[in-house]
This record gives sequence, C-alpha cells and structure tokens, in this order.
Amino acid sequence: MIELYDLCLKDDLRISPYCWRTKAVLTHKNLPFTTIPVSFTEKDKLAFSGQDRVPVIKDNGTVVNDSWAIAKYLEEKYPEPKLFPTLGIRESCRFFNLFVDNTVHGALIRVFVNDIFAHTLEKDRAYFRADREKRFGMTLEQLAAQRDANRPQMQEVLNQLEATLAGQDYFYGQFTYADLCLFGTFKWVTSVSNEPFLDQTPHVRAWWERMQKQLGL
Ligand SMILES: N[C@@H](CCC(=O)N[C@@H](CS)C(=O)NCC(=O)O)C(=O)O
Repeated sequence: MIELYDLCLKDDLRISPYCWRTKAVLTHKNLPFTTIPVSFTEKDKLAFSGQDRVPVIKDNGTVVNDSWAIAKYLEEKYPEPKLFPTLGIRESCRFFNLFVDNTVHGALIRVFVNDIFAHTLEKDRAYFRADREKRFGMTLEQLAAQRDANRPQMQEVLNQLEATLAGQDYFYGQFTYADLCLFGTFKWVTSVSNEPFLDQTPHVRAWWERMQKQLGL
C-alpha cells in the first residue's frame, strides 16, 4: 500500500493543494493508499525524504517528493488509467501546473491566507505567521485588511479559466493531469472557506462539481 505524507491542520483537516493533487492521482489510478499526517512544524517526519515539503510518497521502498515528480512516477509505474495521454500533453501539463502554482495560487492566497491561519494547529501558528509574513512582506492583519482589494485579481484569474472551460469540458479538451492540478487548488480553498468564490464563473463551477463527482473526493 502506498503511503502519502499529508499536511494536517486542526481537527485532522487536510488542505494542501499539492497533497490533494497526489490524492487525486492515486484515486484516478485506483491505487490504495494510506496517509501519514504531518503538521507544518513536524519536519522531522520528512527527514527520510531529504527535504521538508509534502507531498512525499513511499511506494515499496521508493521515496518520491514533489507533486509533479510524484505524478510522473505514478504514470510510469502504473500507466492506466492515464494522466498524460501523450508526451505533448505531459509537457503542456507541466506548463499548466506552473501556471496554477504561480498565477492561480498567487491570486487566491491573498484572499484566503487568513482562513488557512484560522485552521492552523496552535503549535504551528507562530511558524506559519512568521513564514507567510516574510513571504508577503506584511503582517497577516495587513493581508486581511487588503482582502477585498485583492478580490479583483482573483476574479481576473478565475475569468481566464472560465474562458477555456466555456468551450470545453476539460482544460485540454479531454481529462488530463491539468484538471487534477486545479482540483487540488479548489480543495485547498473549499476546505478552509465557505465563500462561493466560483459564483461569477459558471463553467468553472460546473467543471469543479463534475470533478468532485468523477473522483468521489
Ligand atoms: N512544488 C511542491 C510544493 C510543495 C509544498 O510547498 N508543500 C507545502 C504544503 S501545501 C508544504 O510542505 N508546506 C510546508 C511549510 O509551509 O512549511 C509540490 O508540488 O509538491
């Protein structure tokens, strides 16, 4: 059975967009797995992997970290059902993966970072605050005060996704890993917030509902 080291917040809440990508891949490929909860500061639990981020998987002694590397590893080892129907699609998915990591996450985090903080375990709060405040160059309170001002940027990015999905059911016209990348991101947002953030992008919302049903996650 594959073991997945998965970020864990208060009340066993699992929010990591990257870990959700891996869980979505494992589910899509019908691979049984167990999760090992890791809180933000439990870096010692990941020492065996030689780095300090989740997701990490252990598959019969093989250790792989980084959601993109894990997706490629699992596709190679367990080819069906596919994530990357062709090599060209795989390389396009790499671009989409980076677009989600940078552009989509960059816009969403400025709206939802305080919701994540609210669900962070007591023992991790000082670490999370210091790390994120350094990253953003401002306090969490300043970010909270800018929340409404940051919404138009989020909407602009969601509108770009809407423009694609208005013409097709999946990002590359057929189901691929690109869909799982964004699926992970929306799991992240919806696990910490009830805000109806897809109200102005009906095709993205329909895609999101379809993906949840398809994966049963
Ligand atoms: N590029 C990596 C990113 C991994 C990553 O940043 N994971 C976050 C969880 S969402 C993490 O481990 N954070 C720990 C921390 O902030 O200390 C991937 O795709 O797996």
